[in-house]
Amino acid sequence: MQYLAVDRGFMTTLAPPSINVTMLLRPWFLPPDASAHGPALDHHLLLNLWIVLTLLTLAHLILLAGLLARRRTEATNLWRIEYLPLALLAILFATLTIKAERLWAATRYTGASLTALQVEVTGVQFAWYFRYPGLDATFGITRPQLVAPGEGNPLGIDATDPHSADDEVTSELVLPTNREVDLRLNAQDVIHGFSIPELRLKQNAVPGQTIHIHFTPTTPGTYAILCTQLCGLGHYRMNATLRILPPEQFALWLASKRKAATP
Ligand SMILES: [Cu+2]
Repeated sequence: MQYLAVDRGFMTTLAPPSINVTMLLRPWFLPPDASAHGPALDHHLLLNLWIVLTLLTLAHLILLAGLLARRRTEATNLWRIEYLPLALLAILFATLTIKAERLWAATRYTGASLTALQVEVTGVQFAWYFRYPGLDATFGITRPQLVAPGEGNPLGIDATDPHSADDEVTSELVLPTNREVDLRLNAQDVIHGFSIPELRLKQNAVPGQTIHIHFTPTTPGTYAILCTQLCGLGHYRMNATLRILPPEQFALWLASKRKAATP
């Protein structure tokens, strides 16, 4: 069965949605981790949920005890029954917040190592483009006035810049395992949301900004790249594929791309 969708006059054929049986049976479970920083985030998320569940239960038990006791006595020791629990709660939530912010910042503010693989990601209505800098490890200059998807230059790469000669533009993201990746996110038109649930990555791509995010893929496989911002009428079909390969296979893939690009 095929699904037809009408979008600004274009007829697009979509593959039927695949059903993930594991997610149906255990909808509260997170998808498997495929990045080095993922387990720490998952652990913190579950810790938050367990703490909130415990506090919710405790609050209801106290409420129930209060209703059953029905004692009309003057509250004499406000410090012990009100201020101290309040202070403890404030310390608990501040600690959780600081820990969460550190985990968030670790993939953004610390900067990637110098040996990280450089990949540029560009969001455009309604596709993702990926660019590898080639052997010179430097991206060629792009110019908005040169953007011409119909002519095979969706990013507007300036051919007169010597650095752009070996740049590789692809529509799928291919990464090696166990090597740090430094992604630089751009957007051409509106804000797009770059998201890969299995890598525990979610970051907006904002026009006029280059946002870096770095991580290390760990598990080979094929994963969906989604756009998590409602970016226009074709938002539903703005997705791409991430393939994580063992290093040798990644090197072969990159070499094949280079060979294909060499005139
Ligand atoms: Cu989008």
